[in-house]
Amino acid sequence: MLLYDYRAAPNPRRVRMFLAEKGVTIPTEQINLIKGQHRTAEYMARDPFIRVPLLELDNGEYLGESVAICRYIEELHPAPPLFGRTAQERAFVEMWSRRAEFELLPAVAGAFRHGTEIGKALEPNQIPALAEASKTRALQVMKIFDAVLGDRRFVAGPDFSIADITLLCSVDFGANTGAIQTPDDLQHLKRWHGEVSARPSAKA
Ligand SMILES: N[C@@H](CCC(=O)N[C@@H](CS)C(=O)NCC(=O)O)C(=O)O
Repeated sequence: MLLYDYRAAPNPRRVRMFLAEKGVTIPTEQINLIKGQHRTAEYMARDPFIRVPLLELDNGEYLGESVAICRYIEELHPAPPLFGRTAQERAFVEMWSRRAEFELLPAVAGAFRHGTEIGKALEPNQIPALAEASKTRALQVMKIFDAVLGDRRFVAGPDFSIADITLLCSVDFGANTGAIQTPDDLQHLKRWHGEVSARPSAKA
């Protein structure tokens, strides 16, 4: 297998972190999005959506979408379980994972793409009002996660899961690109961030 990756982007990091939690190593090829290395006929033939991460399977097929890739890895390497164990755990992991992926990550990405200098490489026609609206939404969602993390150790409950990976990659992407910082008063989110950032997989 081969993972098409870009170290500076949040979605490929989700997959790298997931692999690290599983103790699985897959060779990677870097696709520099800022330099437009994904916008080639060769890459488009692999993935018409021209996104990373993208997993090339041993039979020559291409699997896109971070969660699809992680689910495939989970099937191949069930331990430790990162999508939950019981029906209820799996449902709650799914719920929180989707909320991180669809409520926070797009808001952070919008603040980055429309509100930072480097974001221009991906969004040549930046809309400043969209950057502001995205930032406002990201802060609202961070506040919700802060409240949730006030009464549990990890996002979906007592166990670390893919929901934590997606939340961490979203929060860090905002901070690392200067698009959005976690406000100091979100103490529970900060406590959780310190804990998950200390996991060896966070370096992936
Ligand atoms: N839903 C996809 C999103 C993938 C995605 O948006 N990847 C970004 C990098 S984080 C990308 O490839 N962007 C290229 C572009 O916007 O041109 C997933 O979960 O993998």
